[in-house]
Amino acid sequence: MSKRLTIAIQKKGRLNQDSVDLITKSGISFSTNGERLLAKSSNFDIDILLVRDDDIPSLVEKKVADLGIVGENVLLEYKSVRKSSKTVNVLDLGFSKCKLAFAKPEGKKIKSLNNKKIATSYPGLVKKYLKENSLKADVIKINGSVELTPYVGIADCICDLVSSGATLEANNLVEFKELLTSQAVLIANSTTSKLKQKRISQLKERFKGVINARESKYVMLNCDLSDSEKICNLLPGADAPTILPLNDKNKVAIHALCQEPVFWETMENLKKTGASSILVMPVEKVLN
Ligand code: PRT
Ligand code: ZN
Repeated sequence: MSKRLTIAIQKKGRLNQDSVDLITKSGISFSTNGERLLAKSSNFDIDILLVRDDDIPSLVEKKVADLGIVGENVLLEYKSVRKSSKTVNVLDLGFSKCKLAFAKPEGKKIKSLNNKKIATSYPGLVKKYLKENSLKADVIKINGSVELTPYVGIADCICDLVSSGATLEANNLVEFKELLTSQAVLIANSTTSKLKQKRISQLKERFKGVINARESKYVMLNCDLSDSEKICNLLPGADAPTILPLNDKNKVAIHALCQEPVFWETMENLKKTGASSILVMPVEKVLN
């Protein structure tokens, strides 16, 4: 049995660029020229399969692909109608964050979903929600432009993905209930062979390294020795900052890997507490 892996990613759309970036930043080279379905990596035992996102969970289920990158919403919809599915989320990837939520026309009163017509691209998840909450409603599957359905008499309300909220606002819709939050996830088949699992673990560690680096910043600053403790406490997610002596005996330099975002507010607080020459630098890779 081959230990070469296959990872399915979205060919075009919201997930494509971040998926390609994650793979290439993990040190895997490949090129996706033209309309090709398969790209072979030249420096890691992996092939990249470029497909529609909706096909990814079933490709992993059937072991055509060992791994996939897909929105958790798509994975959960797939699993909502396949109770014995072996396809599982193995790593949250932190991009393409959104939520699946119910929305209704502004001004329309909807006290309960009972007996309502709900348009959605996620009928499995909506039906599961209704069942869990002992509600009975008519779920209408629509593949695109769900936000228009209340205005053409197809539905009373919708259940759709929301990120900025601009689409709801542009269509005079207001959110009234969140069903779930979602982000891109790495999926795998829970019955993968031991041989491949080792390779998958190696890849997962690299992905984690890229994800950690995305959040991390390397911070360097100077301060009075007497302020150093207070300043170290302000550094977000810094385990053990390095404190270095400076020419001036009363002053030190502090260097720290901050594994949480460093916002302008944090920098302003550091300055107020006595820090100067504050440098915040991007981090390329982190291996903890
Ligand atoms: O062609 P293919 O089938 O591969 O792609 P697709 O058209 O089905 O998916 P695509 O590329 O639109 O989205 C892929 C994934 O991105 C989704 O499954 C989600 O996990 C994630 N994602 C994140 C989103 C959004 N944010 C999002 N805002 N997917 C869709 N939307 C749509 C939403 O349906 C609505 O129409 O954007 C609109 C709302 O956006 P806001 O910003 O106006 O709120
Ligand atoms: Zn799709």
